[in-house]
Amino acid sequence: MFIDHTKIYVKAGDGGDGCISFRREKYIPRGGPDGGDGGNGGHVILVASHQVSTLIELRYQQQYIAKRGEQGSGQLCSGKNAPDRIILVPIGTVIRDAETDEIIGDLTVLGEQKIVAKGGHGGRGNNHFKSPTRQTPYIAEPGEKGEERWLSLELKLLADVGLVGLPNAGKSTLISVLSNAKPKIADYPFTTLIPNLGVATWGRSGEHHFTVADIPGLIEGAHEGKGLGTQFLRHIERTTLLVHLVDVSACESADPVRDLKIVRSELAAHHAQLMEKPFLVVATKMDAAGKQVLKLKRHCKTKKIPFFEISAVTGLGITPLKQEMGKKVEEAKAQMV
Ligand SMILES: Nc1nc2c(ncn2[C@@H]2O[C@H](COP(=O)(O)OP(=O)(O)OP(=O)(O)O)[C@@H](O)[C@H]2O)c(=O)[nH]1
Ligand SMILES: [Mg+2]
Repeated sequence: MFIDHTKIYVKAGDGGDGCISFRREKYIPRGGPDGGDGGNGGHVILVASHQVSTLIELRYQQQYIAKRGEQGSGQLCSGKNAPDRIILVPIGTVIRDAETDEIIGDLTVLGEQKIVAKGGHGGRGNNHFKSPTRQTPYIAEPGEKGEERWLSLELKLLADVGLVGLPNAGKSTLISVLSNAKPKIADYPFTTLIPNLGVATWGRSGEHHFTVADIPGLIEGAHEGKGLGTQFLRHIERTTLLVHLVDVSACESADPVRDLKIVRSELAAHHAQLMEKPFLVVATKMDAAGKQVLKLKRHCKTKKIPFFEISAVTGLGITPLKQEMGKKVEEAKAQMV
């Protein structure tokens, strides 16, 4: 099962209590207060790591509780601070407060971390409460409570290129020839039920690479929940390039321009920002193409949309398409630096 969101409960450690104690030594009567401070409670920290690639493990263990700080003791001994509780999450995890839905963090880089529950401070021992008028303070602070809350975690795939199109457009076939991904491919709609992610290499000796995501097909009304809905579009919200696959085989679609428009308007209905991303149009199944491919070609020419023709069966157009994807991704990344 592909787990891309889950809820967990986190509780940071409470601070240790401050100590009430008085110095008692031979020949030193009324030695004064010497109660040490309590140690700090441990934080709960989420860290982006390569060691985990899904949120599945967090489903099995839902509660993460950090230890409390040690209590202070006599002779001004402070209690030990408790260790932090580290939770490893995949890169691309978005952290929200489950109650308010507020985004607390977005871990997109290896090693990035976020304190999601702060440990309580240790209480001060009675040594801090002495004064000229109060030489035997019988007071010390209790440790502060550690924060606790429910978090909802969501994993967004961090792909450079997102493949979109109607069901059966040939998205999974394309990712399988472009990259190392081995998705299920079949001649019925909604073969792909969960996103596939692959790494494509290009350049003379394969020195460049980019990541590609193949998501389940979209149909008209997907934003209202038709088909598999638009739930998977969040995985391509961060891509730098969208690639629209349009089936132009004679037996399939009669109007590829309409097919393209359906998918574009579903993207727009999901998130207007998706419309601002650079995109290309790819006519698929050229080995079996009908005349309608010309209509699509003309449409793209008039709208100045980059247009490619491919066949995963004969290999036509695959290399130029891959290079164009790679170049566009590198250009976009260069601009980000
Ligand atoms: N003739 C021909 N058939 C193709 C080509 N590419 C894909 N197909 C066929 O088209 C059908 C659908 O391909 P998929 O790659 O599963 O399509 P998809 O877009 O991933 O479909 P969903 O996951 O259902 O949305 C399969 O039967 C493929 O074998 C091609 O270049 N030429
Ligand atoms: Mg598929």
